[in-house]
Amino acid sequence: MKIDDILIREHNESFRESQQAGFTFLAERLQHEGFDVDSLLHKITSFQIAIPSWALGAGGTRFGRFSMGGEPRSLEEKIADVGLLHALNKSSDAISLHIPWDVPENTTAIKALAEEYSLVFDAVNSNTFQDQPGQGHSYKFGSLSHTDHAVRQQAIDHNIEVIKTGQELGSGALTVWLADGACFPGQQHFKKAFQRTLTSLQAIYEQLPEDWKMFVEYKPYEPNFYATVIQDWGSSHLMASKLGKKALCLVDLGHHLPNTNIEQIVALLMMEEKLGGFHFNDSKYGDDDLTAGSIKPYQLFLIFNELVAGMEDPACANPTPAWMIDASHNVKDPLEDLLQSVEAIKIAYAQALLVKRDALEVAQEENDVVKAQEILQNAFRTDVRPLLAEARLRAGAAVDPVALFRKLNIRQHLRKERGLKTVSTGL
Ligand SMILES: [Mn+2]
Repeated sequence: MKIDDILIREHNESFRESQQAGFTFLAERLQHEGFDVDSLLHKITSFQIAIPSWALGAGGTRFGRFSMGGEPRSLEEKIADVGLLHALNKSSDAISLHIPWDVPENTTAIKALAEEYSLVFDAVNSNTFQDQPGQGHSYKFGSLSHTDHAVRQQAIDHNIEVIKTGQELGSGALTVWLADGACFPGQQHFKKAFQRTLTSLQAIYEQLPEDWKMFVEYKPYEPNFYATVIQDWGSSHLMASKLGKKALCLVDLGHHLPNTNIEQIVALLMMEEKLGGFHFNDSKYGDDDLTAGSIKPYQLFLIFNELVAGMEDPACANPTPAWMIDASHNVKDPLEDLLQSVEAIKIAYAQALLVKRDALEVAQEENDVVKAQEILQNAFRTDVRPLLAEARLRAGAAVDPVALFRKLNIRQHLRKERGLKTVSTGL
């Protein structure tokens, strides 16, 4: 289904007075503080976050899955769902495909369909963490790091296929996340596993088009529980550095051990011009894949504080990472959840734009700890929501996307169209 622009305009009209009052109040305050409000609105509008094709259905855990109904049954329907999100918030203009969960049968037709919804294709993701039907060799004991050359070659070939599909779709990056590792001490020779992975990635890297990037994602544990080959930003950075300029690190917020200082990792990766991609989600304990900003909004803000600092640094050659959500939805409607995530990400971004960076640096140089905290928290405690709503209003999106999603009974329509017992490929 598609949302008629008239419905969005009607919805926005009902918010006109309250939105205008809230925005005017905030804009005056920001102008008084020396901010260029039009420039802020422009940056907020331009900030687009890709939606993963695997997060549009109800997720699940190893204990079970509870169907939402009306979930997309095909790639075409997944594109339609991302199109719905983008119509509502004008902030999600790209879809990230996971292969082989979402292999386009006819790339020309799929590309044309995406264009109808004003969508482009973000990074393509390979999958060597599970066996597919009819596959020659098993990934039970690894893929790119496997001890058997034939298994490694199969995984290399798969990644090259993914690049080819991505090229046809107009994507410009390959994301590699490896489940490879060990569940028990002694199971794997650390150095050999790393070297084999590097050699495999080099074979893939050689096939990477000149203008493409390769994102090397890291994760400390799961599904392997003792060691993973690319476990942290150090091993990801090592791998990316050895591969070459087109290889960059990918930070997934859920892929850190509890209390890791992710903002510091981000700052250093940007300093080294090696931050390529970003996967947003939130977590309490592990890789919980919850809605971005739902558990630790201050951490998200602090991360954006470093991201904005890096993006505004004229010396940085890779200033803007590829933004993507990587989440799973067990109890919420996936589409509502994604709208909430995009909103939370953009709130943190907008707050980070309000950090008085010059003053912060002076405070840091002078070791004025109190002042530094004041500067950060003044920005974090600014309610920027009227600014985001204004940016949406001007872009032709809904002032309150979740409210409009509900008012239009979108999920009910999708259930009617697609059925109650639907299963989407994905997490
Ligand atoms: Mn991820």
